[in-house]
Amino acid sequence: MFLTVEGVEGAGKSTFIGLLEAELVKRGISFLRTREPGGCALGRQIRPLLLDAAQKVDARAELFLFLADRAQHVADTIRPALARGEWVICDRYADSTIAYQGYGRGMDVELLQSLNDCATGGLWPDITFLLDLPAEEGLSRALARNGREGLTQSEGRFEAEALAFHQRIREGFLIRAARWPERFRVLDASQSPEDVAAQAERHLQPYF
Ligand code: Z5A
Repeated sequence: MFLTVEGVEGAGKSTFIGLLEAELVKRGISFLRTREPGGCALGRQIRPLLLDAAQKVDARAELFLFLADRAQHVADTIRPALARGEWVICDRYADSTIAYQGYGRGMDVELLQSLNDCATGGLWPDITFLLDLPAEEGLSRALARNGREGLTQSEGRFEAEALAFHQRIREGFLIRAARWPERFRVLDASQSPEDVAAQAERHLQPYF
């Protein structure tokens, strides 16, 4: 079972995955938790290049760094875990490229779909949980968290983008969810963390 978790900045993906992990442990299901960018050794070298606000990265260079991270991640981490029969829970995956580089930066969405197919060898998730939240709410959660953790208010290149950029991303995710309703499960991320996890568990009941 290959699960991905998507959403705007600060939607609560990490918190949600933590609760999902606890549920899988309780049920004795073996799983691998991973993320993009940075879910394999090569990706851990690529991640700082992508997130560092001090880097000036051309939109095409950014795209190919995300795709390189993904290609290696699928080969080194995701496919081997699936072959061992484990569930894989991935924090962001190919839909983020379409939402951020496509709807956010304005690159051609159909081209990105083909490039994702190329990078992943056609591996798409069984289920994608979209944690849907207004962009401004996600950003304010992320900024509050950064403040608590002693980070600067807008720590990364993406956090520093204008609100309109993040609003296009939310819309982009919703467009994708409407296009692939059999894969996407849209969760109301404005609810409490426990309620968001409970929504997901209802969708996962048939697979437990
Ligand atoms: N990116 C891209 O452009 N193209 C791609 O192909 C890929 C990624 C794969 C990775 O950033 C960036 O790369 C990302 C997209 C881009 N940039 N942005 N924006 P990242 O991995 O560093 O960060 P992120 O993925 O955006 O996640 P995040 O900021 O760490 O947020 P989160 O994991 O969704 O949220 P959280 O840390 O669980 O929660 C945020 C705060 O809200 C925290 O204080 C929680 O306690 C609180 N929280 C969580 N849930 C709730 C609920 N339900 N209610 C109230 N408060 C909550």
